[in-house]
Amino acid sequence: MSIPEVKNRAPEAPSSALEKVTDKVTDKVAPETPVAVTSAAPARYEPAHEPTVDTSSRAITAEESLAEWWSKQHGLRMVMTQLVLTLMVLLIVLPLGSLLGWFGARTAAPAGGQNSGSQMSSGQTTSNSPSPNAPTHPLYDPQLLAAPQGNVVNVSLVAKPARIAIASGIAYDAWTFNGTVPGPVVHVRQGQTIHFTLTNGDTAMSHSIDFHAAQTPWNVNYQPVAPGQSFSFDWVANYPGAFLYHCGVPPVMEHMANGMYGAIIVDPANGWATPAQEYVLVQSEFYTQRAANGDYVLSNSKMMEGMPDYVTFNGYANQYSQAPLTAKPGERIRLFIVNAGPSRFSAFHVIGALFSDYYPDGNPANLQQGNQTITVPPGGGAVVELTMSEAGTYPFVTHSFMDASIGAAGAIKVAP
Ligand SMILES: [Cu+2]
Repeated sequence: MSIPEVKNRAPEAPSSALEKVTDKVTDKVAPETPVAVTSAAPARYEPAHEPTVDTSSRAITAEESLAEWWSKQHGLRMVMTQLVLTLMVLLIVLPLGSLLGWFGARTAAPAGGQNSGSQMSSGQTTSNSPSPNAPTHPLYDPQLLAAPQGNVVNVSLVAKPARIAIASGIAYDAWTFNGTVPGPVVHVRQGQTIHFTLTNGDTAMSHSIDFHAAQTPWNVNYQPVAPGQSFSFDWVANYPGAFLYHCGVPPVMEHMANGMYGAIIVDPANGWATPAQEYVLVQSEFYTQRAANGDYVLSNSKMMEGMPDYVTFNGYANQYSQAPLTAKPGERIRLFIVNAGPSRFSAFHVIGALFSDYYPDGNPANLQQGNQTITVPPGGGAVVELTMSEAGTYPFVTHSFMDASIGAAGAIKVAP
């Protein structure tokens, strides 16, 4: 690929550059234009008062040991906590489970799993009404392709707006890398030099890049690139892992919530020890409001309140419930998980399986074994390996069920 015009820029003074990031996000957020939001906002959850025990008004008598006293206090707390938990299960988990049919996984696609992802499972609970002429959603291919050979790898990304679908019938006016959300998976190998070029194909605003896999000065290489301009720099992939890349132009959260992120996978220098089916999953949130033309755009208020309408794997609600990942019985599966957020943690879990191997941030040096649910923070990543000996369907979710119920669910179909 030919490298577009490259404008090397002088480094900015750290103080002025820092001000850009420390500006209050809310000051940067443009007021939302009045829109016809047809969906009622979900009712806010009012937490029950935590059971409290007045410990100040009561002295411990000589006859009562500290252990006994604590045991009584603790017992009361336990009873109250169990009552609250039971209520939560009855009010939230059970209705959700039946309502979602286990997040649509039981209505998963037939073998092959290559049917259109535009058919939503019954797992979608948002009340957003459809957009007119919403684009069809081409399945985001989760399969990790081979990393290029050689000591130097050319990587180019183009920042540009795109009208995409984020759920069945829901058009979203996204800001993207290369026209998709997430952007393309960048796959390299530890030790390679990445010659990177960002081209800003947007006419309206500046964009930038931030590779979490790179060690490079932010005020030199991660600065805004103006519309129509390009910028290149080189960096070396020193650590293997599953990393996030994203746009970092303030307000960063707005650029990320609009779709400017992707995964960069860095293989260990000598590769992974064992062969496996390798898949990439990027979890992220969408905060929506309906625009006048029926498309959806970012709701700054929902974003600031942490109230997503959709949480997705690879940018589309429940797409791998309809088109599951596949593996054979006894075959090792290696999942590269990246959480783009911008704000919610992932509690990644596969129903009916354990992770034989878990590598926080995807570095083989970080091995843990036998994990059930792993935390992937916003801006973080992980690699998990699992093997199912029996054929069947194994749903995967974030065990933050509020997020699973609005799209962060899929399935692995194991078949001979
Ligand atoms: Cu941007």
